[in-house]
Amino acid sequence: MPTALITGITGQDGAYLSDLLLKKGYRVVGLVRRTASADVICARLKWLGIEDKVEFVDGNMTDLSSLIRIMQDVKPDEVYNLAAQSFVGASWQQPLLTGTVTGLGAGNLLEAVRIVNPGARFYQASSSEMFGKIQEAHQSEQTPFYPRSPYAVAKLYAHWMTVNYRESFGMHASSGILFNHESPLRGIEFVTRKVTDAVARIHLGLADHVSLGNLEATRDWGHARDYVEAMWLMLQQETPDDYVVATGRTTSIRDLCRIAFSCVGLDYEPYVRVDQAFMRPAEVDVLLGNPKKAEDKLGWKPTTSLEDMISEMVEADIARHTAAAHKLTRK
Ligand code: NDP
Ligand code: GDR
Repeated sequence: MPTALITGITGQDGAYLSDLLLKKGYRVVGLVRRTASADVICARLKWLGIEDKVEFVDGNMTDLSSLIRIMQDVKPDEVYNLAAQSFVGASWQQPLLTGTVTGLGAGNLLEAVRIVNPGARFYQASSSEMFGKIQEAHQSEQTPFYPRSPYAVAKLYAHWMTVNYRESFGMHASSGILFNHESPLRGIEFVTRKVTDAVARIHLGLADHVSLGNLEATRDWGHARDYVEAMWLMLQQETPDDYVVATGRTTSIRDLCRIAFSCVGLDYEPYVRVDQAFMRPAEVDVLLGNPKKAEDKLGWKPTTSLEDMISEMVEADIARHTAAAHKLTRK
């Protein structure tokens, strides 16, 4: 039974990747950082019904000694580095923490692998945010980078460290340049989930509007369940490499709102307000990826349309709010 170590196991992708690897017969070990609310650590894993099937180890991306100890104890065959301060908006409020966790944290993990277990295969969660201001139609592995946020700058450091460790030490280190991917397990601060949650609350009479920032930016949105499959496929290749993972379709935030409100038979316009507080100091206007290399070499393809994914998210948010209301009335 191969062993996979996942950092960021409590996040959206960590949950879906755990589910995938368990189904493939892996022993799955997740790095978790200590928090004061340990009881909510497993919310996403619980949602998928797998919280008792994974093992947890304590550590932190900022603490190299903990990563070395974990590498010695767990002896993973595959290491998936998903941990990050992953919210672009927050990276202007906490730029140095973002650099420390998202950038240097990846460096720490690469060092731990190199020192203890250099034969392990390594996956780095790189991001389309690294393209930033470069607005090539269909951004690919050849597109240059121009990061537009402290988050993207940190991801760029982690990305090049992964490439560098592959070239310097011959490590099997691959980097997935993933475009936005969403699901019912997406954090509530990201725009898709913020909108689907608002649609659910408006539909149930619990809210009367949602405040957003830039409605004209466009994103290439896919489903997290599809994207974790690409991560796994990268580590099954004989040679490590970097791959863009995307759908090849881009949609504005405005059209996302249109699609989400239509799930409950509403027009979005009366319910969506623009609030300057949600505008970013520097915006990434357009993201549109070209997944051809992943399709050709990994045999990967996205399977979920944006409409189906948003509808799944709206339904899940309606179910969550309905269940919470029932719980309150029973008390
Ligand atoms: P989430 O924000 O949902 O999850 C981030 C994870 O990182 C959480 O498990 C969090 O733990 C953990 N973490 C944060 N800080 C630390 C730390 N100091 N030490 C250990 N763990 C830490 O992200 P996603 O699942 O959406 O994304 C996974 C990865 O992929 C991230 O690196 C993200 O930047 C990247 N990415 C995501 C894309 C997307 O569209 N989702 C696209 C491209 C890249 P805790 O629960 O304790 O907060
Ligand atoms: P992003 O995702 O920054 O692309 O990063 P997010 O959903 O936060 O923003 C997408 C776009 O929507 C615009 N927007 C708003 N965004 C938020 N969060 N809240 C709002 O109210 C709002 N109004 C408009 C943003 O300006 C932006 O243009 C995600 C993260 O998962 C990263 O970790 C990952 O690397 C990238 O995707 C690829």
